[in-house]
Amino acid sequence: MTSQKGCESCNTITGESTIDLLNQDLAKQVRTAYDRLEDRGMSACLFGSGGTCCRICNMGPCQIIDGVESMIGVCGATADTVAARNFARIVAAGTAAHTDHAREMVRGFIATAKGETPHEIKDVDKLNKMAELFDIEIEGRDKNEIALELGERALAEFGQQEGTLTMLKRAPEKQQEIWKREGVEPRGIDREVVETMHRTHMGVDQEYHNIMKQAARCSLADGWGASMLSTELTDIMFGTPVPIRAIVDLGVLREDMVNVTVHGHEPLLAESLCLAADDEEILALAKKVGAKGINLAGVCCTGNEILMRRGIPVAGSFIQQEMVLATGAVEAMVVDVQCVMQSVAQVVKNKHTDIITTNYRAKMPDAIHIQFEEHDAYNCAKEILKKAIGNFKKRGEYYIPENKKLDVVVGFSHETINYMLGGRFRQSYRPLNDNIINGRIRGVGALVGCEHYKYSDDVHFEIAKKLIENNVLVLVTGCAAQALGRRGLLRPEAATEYAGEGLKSVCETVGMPPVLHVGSCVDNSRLLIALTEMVKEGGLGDDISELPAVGSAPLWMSEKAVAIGQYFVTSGAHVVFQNLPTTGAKAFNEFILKGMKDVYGASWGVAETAEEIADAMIAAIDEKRDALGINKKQERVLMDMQMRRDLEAGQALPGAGCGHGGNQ
Ligand code: NFS
Repeated sequence: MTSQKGCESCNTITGESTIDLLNQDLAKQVRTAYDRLEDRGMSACLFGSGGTCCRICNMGPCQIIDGVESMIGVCGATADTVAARNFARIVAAGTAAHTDHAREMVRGFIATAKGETPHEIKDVDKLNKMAELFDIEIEGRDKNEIALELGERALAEFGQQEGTLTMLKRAPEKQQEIWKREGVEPRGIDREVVETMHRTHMGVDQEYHNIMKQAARCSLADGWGASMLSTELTDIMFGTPVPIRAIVDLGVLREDMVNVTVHGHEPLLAESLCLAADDEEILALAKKVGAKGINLAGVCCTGNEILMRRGIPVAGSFIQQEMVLATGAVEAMVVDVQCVMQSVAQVVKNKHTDIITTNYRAKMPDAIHIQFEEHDAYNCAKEILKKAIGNFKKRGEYYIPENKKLDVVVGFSHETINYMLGGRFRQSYRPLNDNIINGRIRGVGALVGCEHYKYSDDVHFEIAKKLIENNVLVLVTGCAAQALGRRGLLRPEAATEYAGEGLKSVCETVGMPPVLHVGSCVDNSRLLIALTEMVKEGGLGDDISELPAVGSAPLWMSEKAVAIGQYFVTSGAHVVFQNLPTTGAKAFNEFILKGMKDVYGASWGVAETAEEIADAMIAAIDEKRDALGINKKQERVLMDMQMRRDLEAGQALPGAGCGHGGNQ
């Protein structure tokens, strides 16, 4: 069992701000996921947990026991077939979520290029690089013209039926060869999701290796297709993140302002709200009701998007979404898609807060709906804010854990890592590779994904702490990033406080935290590019599977996390989860945990406690170091002059000292 702190009502409630809030009388009437988890009082179904509950046709549901002849499916499906089908369907669902998000971003990008939104093409350098990748002429053309062509080409990749996705060309050559050899290059983004659903329908693909081949292809359509397109086009439109200071946790809510929290995933809406929050009419209306202005704060991955690009504070991560509302201090929670719990509308039932759904795909009982139209984004955003302002005077009893907010430095896109370590004039991953080769940095560990009510908030912290103590540079995304922000690991000072000598010396020279916030979950595609850059820089092998790099989504909750894990494994990066729904099928489970390595050079791993997960990650890094012949015991190396020059060329974090606190 994972390390847990005791608590009266539920032994996994952790996080100082949450405990502080739940101890207040006003929060005691609120029922949360912790209560529901306890009320359910039963342990998870073994068949479901092990992946062997089949409900894809109406002859069942069939609960399969591996190796027991009388317990195979009515159709004859074995445990391996059923578990592989279920697993592939999880990958397809996760990919679909990223795909629909990405499609909306591309549509918004096209509308922006046509001048139909309040946004503009901000990162022309990235626009040109992407245009080059797509063989789009840039000479003598206006940025909006290039963007329009790029947007249309990107949109076509969703419905493409033949050929391969353009972004695959960015991967290391050897990765591309493996995908070609295995026949898993995605042909079109939507096609791979549809084909996965078809092949896992009753009576189609009955062989787990073959099913997993399609799961691999589908996941690549996510990582190197949908997610990567979304990240890059969003960057071009809203700016590529650079390091910026901000604050996180429940204490970012303001007593004297209209608090509007933005929860969900697609930043088109959130960016429009950011613009509208500074609108004179809106500010005047806010003043009229006695508020100093609009305090926008993020929740979940929308939070990460505006945190990274604008330094807008994050009020809470997935696990805190009900807490944010339980404060009674939020005038409106604006939601779009994904990771929004249906309970949020119940939490605010006796409060002044409005839950405002904004996407026709995602409505909710007891919420109000204001449809967000990208072509009328600014006015939609203003309408939402006016609704929130109208609630300010109705605010009743509330409690903001004011001293619960932590400083963070965020915004480490792969371009920033390049710039930061390589310097303004010599942008390169060379210093990172050199530091890995000389042992100051043992390797790279990515902590991504969700949080989980069954497990303590300490898990991410304990894993990250152990990794950085052992000189592993940690890259984080999603709600894991926010969890570590709340625990103080996203500050440069954390290097001095927690990191091992080698990592500390590098972080202190550059002025960076030992845990780098790389973005939202869609931005895990940035990690693929960072890994690719490390391969291309040389000295650490020919493909991603040779790098001393490993990932984990220890507290995965959503299907998206499994899609992400699958695209990392298929791209050659070893991934450790706390559990997988594969244990009920022996041969399939073995294939996931070992067999995939023979195919892609990497596999899934499972470890239970924080300590075991960290150990498994370090072991995976050391295995790669051994294979590369760079794992000789390093005495504590003092920096040589060349090293210092290399690092100092990068100077401290660009922008890190600017103290931008968003609209705080
Ligand atoms: Ni990722 Fe974002 Fe959080 Fe998990 Fe949900 S918000 S996209 S899925 S819970 S990290």
